[in-house]
Amino acid sequence: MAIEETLVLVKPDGVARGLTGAILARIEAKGYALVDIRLVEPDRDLLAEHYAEHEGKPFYEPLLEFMMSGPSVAIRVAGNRVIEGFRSLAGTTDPTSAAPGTIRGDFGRDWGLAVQQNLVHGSDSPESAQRELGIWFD
Ligand code: DAT
Ligand code: MG
Repeated sequence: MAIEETLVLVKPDGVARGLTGAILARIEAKGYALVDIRLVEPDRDLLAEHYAEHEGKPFYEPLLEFMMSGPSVAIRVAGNRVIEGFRSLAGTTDPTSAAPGTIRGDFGRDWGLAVQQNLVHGSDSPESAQRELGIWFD
């Protein structure tokens, strides 16, 4: 067993579309535990820290603008290999090609055109998880 914690975000599109409950249900149905949860309206500084690895990329500014367009739900999730497991539940980055059965594949985008409107974030490594949980919860 490798019990881990990860940061999950229901991004502004997911919150605005009323999908928070459906996404939480999938996390719980998989057997993961909700350890902490909060609604956050992140400012630019918080997002710059969270997305530091993407600074300078063409999608960086639109990504930050999108993430400031409304509240996100930040969730501290625990479980066996949950970092990899939630990434698998979420599906690949682009909702158009994300597999059916995944959050991004099933809920996709019914009104957005941009890849950043992909409903959820999940930490991609133990180091990222520790760093990101510190940003959104401390
Ligand atoms: P992920 O969220 O799957 O970990 P990522 O870390 O590579 O993806 O990128 C962070 C977010 O940035 C992603 O959820 C959506 C946005 N993004 C990534 N690549 C993009 C692209 N080519 N065009 C527009 N937005 C992009
Ligand atoms: Mg990422």
